[in-house]
Amino acid sequence: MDAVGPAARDQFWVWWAMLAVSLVVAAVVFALWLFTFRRREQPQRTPREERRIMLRWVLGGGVALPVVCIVALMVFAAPTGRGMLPLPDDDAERIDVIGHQWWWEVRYPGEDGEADVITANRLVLPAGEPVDFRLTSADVIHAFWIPRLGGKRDMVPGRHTTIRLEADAPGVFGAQCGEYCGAQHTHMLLQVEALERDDYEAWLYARRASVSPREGDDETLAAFGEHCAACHRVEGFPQEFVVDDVDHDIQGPDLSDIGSRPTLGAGVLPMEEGAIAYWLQHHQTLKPGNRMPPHNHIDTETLQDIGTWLEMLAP
Ligand code: HEC
Ligand SMILES: [Cu+2]
Repeated sequence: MDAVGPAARDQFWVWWAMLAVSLVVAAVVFALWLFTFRRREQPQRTPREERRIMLRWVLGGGVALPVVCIVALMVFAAPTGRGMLPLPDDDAERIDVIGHQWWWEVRYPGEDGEADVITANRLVLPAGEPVDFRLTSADVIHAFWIPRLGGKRDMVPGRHTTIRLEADAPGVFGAQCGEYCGAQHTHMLLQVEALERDDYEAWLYARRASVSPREGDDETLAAFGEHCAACHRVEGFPQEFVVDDVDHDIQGPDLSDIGSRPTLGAGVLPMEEGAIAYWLQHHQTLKPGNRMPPHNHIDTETLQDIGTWLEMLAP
């Protein structure tokens, strides 16, 4: 109800219009109903007259009234739907969002259309201009929903859909998967940050620039390469440490900027010092059934070293 973009504002008014119209209709029906109780004498009518009156009610109340209401609502709602359509002649910013059980992958296309900046569970967008979100899913149906900006739109595996949204001004908004997608559906939150165009460019630039191999002691890098790199990408991670003899069909969030992200586990834990090590040890209790296997076979110290190293990964 607290809209901060054109799409959500239009939806807000459609919502109020629908409420107003349905209240008027309900009041009229209720008044007629009371009237039938209060009328004492039944007027004498021929069967012919009875039928004519009945027909009038059926046509008026059953056909004309709904047609008028629906057409009025359509005239009111059509521009709202149109406003969210990605009409081709606009060169709006494009951001790809992919739903996973139970996290969000966010990709920023570079010059050639290939994603060159990838992040997860956090969506940074420019404020004050339309953004086309190209949506799909890696597994089951999810739905992309930023209540204060507008929506929502289904994310269907094997299919791309687009929704155009705009944030009036910089700010931080919540987003949530809007389609039941399994046990941890409620723990599929996304933090949305609208930035001024310059700050947005600066953020993308910083992400693009941090492609150098990562600093870290060899033992920690080797442990990550052995236990984690099969599922998690870290931009510029030294390839000689990657041990990948297992065939994984599970993909985990890109961790290249994990140290700068606001939460862990798609909103389950706030990011703070020591949070990653805590998440690595307790993630199956914090988010039962999530797709990351438990790390019980790795000793606590190693997990803590990996956590400390990951917390340094920030653009
Ligand atoms: C089999 C694949 C797999 C392996 C191996 C794996 N992970 Fe994960 N990881 C995942 C998945 C899937 C998620 C998302 C869980 C969720 O939030 O539902 C995840 C989530 C995370 C997150 C939270 C990311 C975020 O954006 O909130 C961190 C941090 C993480 N893993 C680190 C590690 C580390 C460190 C290792 C190695 C010790 C590891 N993972 C091993 C699949 C894996
Ligand atoms: Cu869901």
